[in-house]
Amino acid sequence: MSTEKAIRQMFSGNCKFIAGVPSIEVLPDTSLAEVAFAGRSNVGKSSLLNALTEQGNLARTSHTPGRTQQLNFFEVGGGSLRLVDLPGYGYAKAAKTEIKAWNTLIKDYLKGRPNLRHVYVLIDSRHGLKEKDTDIMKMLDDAAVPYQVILTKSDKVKKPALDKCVEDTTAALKKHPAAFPTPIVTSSHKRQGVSELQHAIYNFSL
Ligand SMILES: Nc1nc2c(ncn2[C@@H]2O[C@H](COP(=O)(O)OP(=O)(O)OP(=O)(O)O)[C@@H](O)[C@H]2O)c(=O)[nH]1
Ligand SMILES: [Mg+2]
Repeated sequence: MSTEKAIRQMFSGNCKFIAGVPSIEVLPDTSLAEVAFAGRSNVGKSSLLNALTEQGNLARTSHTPGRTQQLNFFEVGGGSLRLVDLPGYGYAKAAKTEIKAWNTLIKDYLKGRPNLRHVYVLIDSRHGLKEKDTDIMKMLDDAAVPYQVILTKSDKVKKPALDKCVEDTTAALKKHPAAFPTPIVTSSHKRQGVSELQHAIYNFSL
């Protein structure tokens, strides 16, 4: 089978929700490799997951920051890989105690998951890296979990500002040993960068 066909089979309408996990004690077994999507609230994690899997509102999205409130596990390619939609860190329209609980859950998952192959750290192209992003990236460096930055919502910024954001992010990534050296630019709405990302994720299933 050609790689293109295998990628199509892996993603197109071939993704199912397997579990929503509110606490670290009830994670699914570790038999399958996982790729997780982390980032501040409202950055577009769930939207990107929907664009990748071409399945409408499979991962629920919202205008209100704080939509995803647990670790949501999806299986793609008929059981060859899991994608994990994480709650947002940083600001969210939720109670302080709730935000604290999500942050602990996210960190515990990212640091201690033996089958976690790769993390995508999503950053809004309009805002660039914030302190909370750098904190998560440092934690991933310390835990030696490989990750790559994805710049989201590229349709919202003009080209010169986008180029500057790519340049600044690339410069900042030099300080992060576990990070891939360059970011991927995406727009879920315009499907920019989506097939490139599908290709990269497919490689994690091999
Ligand atoms: N213009 C534009 N808007 C986007 C894009 N991706 C997401 N959005 C919008 O951004 C908002 C938040 O998207 P979500 O996918 O729910 O964000 P999230 O990171 O999952 O948010 P939490 O679950 O709250 O952490 C929604 O209103 C989306 O429609 C994009 O590529 N372009
Ligand atoms: Mg979400």
